[in-house]
Amino acid sequence: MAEYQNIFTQVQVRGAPEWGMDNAEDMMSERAGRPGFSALLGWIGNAQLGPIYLGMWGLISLATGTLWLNIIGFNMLAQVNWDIAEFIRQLFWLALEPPSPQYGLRIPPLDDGGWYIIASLMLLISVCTWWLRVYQLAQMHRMGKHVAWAFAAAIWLFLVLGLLRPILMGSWSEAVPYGIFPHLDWTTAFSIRYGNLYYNPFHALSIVFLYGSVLLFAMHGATILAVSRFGGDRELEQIVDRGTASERAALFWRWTMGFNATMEGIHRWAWWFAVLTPITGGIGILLTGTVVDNWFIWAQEHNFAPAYDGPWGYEAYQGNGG
Ligand code: 07D
Repeated sequence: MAEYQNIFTQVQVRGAPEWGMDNAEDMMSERAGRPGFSALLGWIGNAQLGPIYLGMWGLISLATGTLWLNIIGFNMLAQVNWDIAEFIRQLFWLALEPPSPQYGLRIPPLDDGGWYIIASLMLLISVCTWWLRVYQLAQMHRMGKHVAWAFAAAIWLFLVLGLLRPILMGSWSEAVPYGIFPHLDWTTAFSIRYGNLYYNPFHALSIVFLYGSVLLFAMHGATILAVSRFGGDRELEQIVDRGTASERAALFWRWTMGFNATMEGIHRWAWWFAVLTPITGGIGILLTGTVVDNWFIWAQEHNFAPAYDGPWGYEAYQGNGG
């Protein structure tokens, strides 16, 4: 008999495949694929795989996403003279770079950023149509649009990095390159160029929400797992009942730190912390190079970075000669 369950002791219950609901307008009839089962998938989620609803937005998103990935892949392959072995060997270092600075916001030649622009357009369409698909599916299920709006927050940061800031700076060369190490190099170079991103308060805020999300998720996940022996994973059914998993979970926190979230409220905490990570981050990036040129000096001016004297210090930047 299954008594105490944790992540290492699992029982997978398997019935007939679930097809999901159908609404009156039969908008879900485009579900495709015959459902199957995978014990491996069951370890990390639901064992049932499919059916899937692709729809028009899903189709456009997959097609343009595939084009984006392939344009990058073939550009990289061309850079290593179409040598598959070299492609694999150098994969982490290869890049599809944005246009050179001299083109500004004009369309550059294909081999100097042109392919980058085309690929980026594909990615833009892909991400936006995937958002539409998320919104539409929520609508079909008569759900709130919380997932779509949270995704929109991530898209905001994505747009700032690849579209809005380059436009404000007047050059596509400001955009982030595609490539594993190259995009990381870009991140470091960006931080150094603008005087250390740690002094950008919005970067700091973004980290607060990022780490905060991690902490909240750990607390919530752990709490629910800890009361799963009382049925705590059926959260909402038992919010108000005495002696239930929910009540124990709430009491645990109230007795531990004097305060507890509610079963509903904890998900609001999680949603806001996650969503505020890219929202604050996007603000920070949009201000960099447009409004603030050096975050370290900015921090000195606002009295939270040390104001060194001498030829390379704050005074020198002020034009006082140190
Ligand atoms: C990136 C945007 C949404 C993405 C979408 C997806 C595809 C397709 C393809 C699967 C995540 C598009 C779809 C691409 C996928 C396939 C095939 C969301 C994104 C819609 N930092 N930093 C942040 C920390 C430093 C720098 C955020 C920590 C240095 C720059 C976050 C540290 C330097 C930028 C964060 C640290 C530096 C950031 C990201 C520690 C140099 C940003 C939040 C401990 C390395 C970004 C304001 C996020 C930002 C950002 C954390 C250090 C540079 C909070 C913990 C000092 C340039 N940093 N960072 O949700 O918003 O990203 O900054 O040192 O642009 Mg930082």
